[in-house]
Amino acid sequence: MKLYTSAKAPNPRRVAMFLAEKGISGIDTEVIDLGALQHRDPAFLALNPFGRVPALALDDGRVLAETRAICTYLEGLHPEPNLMGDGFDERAFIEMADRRIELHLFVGIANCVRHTHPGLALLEQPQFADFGASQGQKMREAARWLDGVLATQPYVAGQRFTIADITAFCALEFARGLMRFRPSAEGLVHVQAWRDRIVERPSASAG
Ligand SMILES: N[C@@H](CCC(=O)N[C@@H](CS)C(=O)NCC(=O)O)C(=O)O
Repeated sequence: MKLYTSAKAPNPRRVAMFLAEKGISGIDTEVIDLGALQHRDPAFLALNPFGRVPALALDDGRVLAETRAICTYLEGLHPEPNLMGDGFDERAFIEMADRRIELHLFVGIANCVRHTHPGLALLEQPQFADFGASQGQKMREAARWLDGVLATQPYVAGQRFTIADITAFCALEFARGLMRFRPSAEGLVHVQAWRDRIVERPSASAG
């Protein structure tokens, strides 16, 4: 098994944090330099034709891409501690929370950064600044929704830490770095308190 990853990129960070929470170490890893466009080399495109990291090459030659799919595979190999749900009922609700975070918060942040930050111009062409700014508003709507969720429960999917916390944390840390987004400055006190708890977990420094 070999993990293709990149430094300072939020999706690879999700896998790194997931691995750290599971206590999995020693996976053969190759760092793909996005700044040097290594992910667009024919050798990498043969692994993932979409040219995105992370990707996990399995020993039988197949390649898994898409962060959530990689996490599903790792959860199957290493069921404990459970991060994606125990039984169909809990799995469904954790998946709902995780996909809401990914589709509304993470994608909004990614689009905002990709279309407004000069540092992302290498990867995102053409950049549409107005679209990026509108995505910054959309991610704020999602963050306000999340604040309401975290006002009533300690973690994104409920009473315990799950993959949905990892997705939300990696998204918001990316926004913190590249959008200067601070939940407290936006009046999102519950998101801020949750973030300040999650950042204390050893896995938060992974990736
Ligand atoms: N849907 C994919 C998204 C992966 C993705 O966009 N990865 C970024 C790094 S965080 C990337 O490879 N970007 C390269 C590019 O945009 O050219 C997943 O869930 O893994």
